[in-house]
Amino acid sequence: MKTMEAAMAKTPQAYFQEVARYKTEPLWMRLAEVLTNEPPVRALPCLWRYADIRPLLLRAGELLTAAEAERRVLMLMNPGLEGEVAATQTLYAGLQLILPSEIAPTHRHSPAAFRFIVEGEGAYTSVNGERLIMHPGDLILTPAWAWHDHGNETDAPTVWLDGLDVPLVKGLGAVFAQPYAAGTHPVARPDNASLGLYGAGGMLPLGAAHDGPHSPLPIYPWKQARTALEQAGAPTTPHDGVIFEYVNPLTGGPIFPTMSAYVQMLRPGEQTRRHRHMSSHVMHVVSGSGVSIIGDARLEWRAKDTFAQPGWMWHEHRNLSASELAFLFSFSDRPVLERCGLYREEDRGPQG
Ligand code: 1HN
Repeated sequence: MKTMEAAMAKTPQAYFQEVARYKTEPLWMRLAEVLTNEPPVRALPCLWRYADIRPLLLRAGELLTAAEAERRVLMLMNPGLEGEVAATQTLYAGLQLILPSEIAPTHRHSPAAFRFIVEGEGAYTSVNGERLIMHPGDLILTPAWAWHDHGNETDAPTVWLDGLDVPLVKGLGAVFAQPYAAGTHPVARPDNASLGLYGAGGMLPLGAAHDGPHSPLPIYPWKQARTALEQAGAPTTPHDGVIFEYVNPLTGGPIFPTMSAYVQMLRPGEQTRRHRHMSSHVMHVVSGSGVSIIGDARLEWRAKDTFAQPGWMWHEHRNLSASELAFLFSFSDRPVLERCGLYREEDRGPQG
């Protein structure tokens, strides 16, 4: 009997080979690999400069149309993740271009997405037939499985940062996608209609209810974000300067079950206290300039640059200007880690 042979294997190698025939392996050979003292961080801290990427994106605009590409995007690829479509282990980021009179066709998918507008005024993303009008610094959500397309009826190129939970959803084996059969989803509501309903600032329609775990507010205008930050004035945490989370107005929770988004302000010369946490973040510079020390890397950033801050890496941020405020947008996988009881945070202490 074969199992008898396995039990009788004479040498460790013979035993290993024997158990492998039954699609098993000894855990004791690999326990240290499975149970690391701390998470091995594969993603690298890295910076994508807008000055480098913008001309490449515009060249893509000469090579193919938005309709041909479906989405004309340069993906921000983390060099530590070996060709995976990922900016951090769980988050996707990319820069998308849409030229005047183009439409990127309607589709939907199970990964959740948002757009943070980098340049261009007046283009739109349509979500289930509601056009959300873009201005630089606006955050626009396209929740999981919502029909969406992008259009540009202005005369200037429009660029935004896409953030998606693709690596996470792919890891769960839960990616579904579908094109809209009839080309472009018809307009179903007045432009920005949901902003009036859910973005009134501390007020909601009486009895407001909403389907699904995502925020019912699909657009968070930059004007409101900037006002909130400037009115707060003093740092809200020593680790992040003045920081606000974009929340679901019905729950006060994150915008998506898988991703949260933030906007923060560093005053001239401000230096944050070093810390680390399980969540990974993609950071995007709205305006200003500064430096972030992440692990061993020193990333010097300016307006419209994007950088990856892997989970569980010590990091601190500094506004290098003596006169200008620095504004950073960011998104993370924190809601997943928190809900699974996996979120941890450590403070490096006053020495920072
Ligand atoms: C997607 O659907 C969009 O709708 C952008 O604009 C980026 C990256 C990966 C998968 C789907 C979009 C995407 C994406």
